[in-house]
Amino acid sequence: MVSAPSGDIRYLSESVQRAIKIVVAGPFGVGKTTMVRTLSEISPLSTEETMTQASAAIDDLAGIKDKTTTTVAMDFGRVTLNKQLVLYLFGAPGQSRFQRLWQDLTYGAFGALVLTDTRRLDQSFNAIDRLEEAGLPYAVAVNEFPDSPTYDEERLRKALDLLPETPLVICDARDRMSATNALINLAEHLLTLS
Ligand SMILES: Nc1nc2c(ncn2[C@@H]2O[C@H](COP(=O)(O)OP(=O)(O)O)[C@@H](O)[C@H]2O)c(=O)[nH]1
Ligand SMILES: [Mg+2]
Repeated sequence: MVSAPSGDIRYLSESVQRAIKIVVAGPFGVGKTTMVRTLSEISPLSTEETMTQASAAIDDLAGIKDKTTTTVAMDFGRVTLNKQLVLYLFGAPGQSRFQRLWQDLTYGAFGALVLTDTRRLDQSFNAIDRLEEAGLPYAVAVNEFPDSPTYDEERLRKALDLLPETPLVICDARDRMSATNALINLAEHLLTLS
């Protein structure tokens, strides 16, 4: 085996004993690619493509009119939690045309972080329904945009029909501390279930 140059973060440390797969889910434009990029310690694999006029009728840009690219398959990143444990993050594309890929991406996952946007909460139902069908535990993170309406937690929980034990956090996917906090909430939830 080729050993990794010590201290080079690109290579997985030989001390790692466990790798856990986490899915980042949510609708188109909610900030999944941004979150994987913010959190990943390696250059994240991303399959972004510039959107063309042809996708205007397919990918709904309501509330996200500045978005110029879309993920055509997935995002992938890595977060080392400690010497023994790494998380692999898989950003799953939100559009329903990626249903088959979604099944593959969630296979073997430990849990999921569902991103939502208060300007269009209903668009997160699809991801939540799919995760519930797959029996995959999840936490919900509200990714705040400048013109997002703010609701109190009780109202958000009701609108998203969340169980009392499902974590709900507010985050900024561009901010490392904030994105990490969302991930920690998910990890703590997963630990209570294991
Ligand atoms: N204001 C704000 N913009 C964000 C945030 N997260 C993502 N964005 C922007 O929203 C757009 C969509 O994000 P992207 O990560 O591509 O969404 P995806 O389709 O879910 O992968 C991009 O232009 C991001 O720069 C956030 O937390 N706050
Ligand atoms: Mg994306």
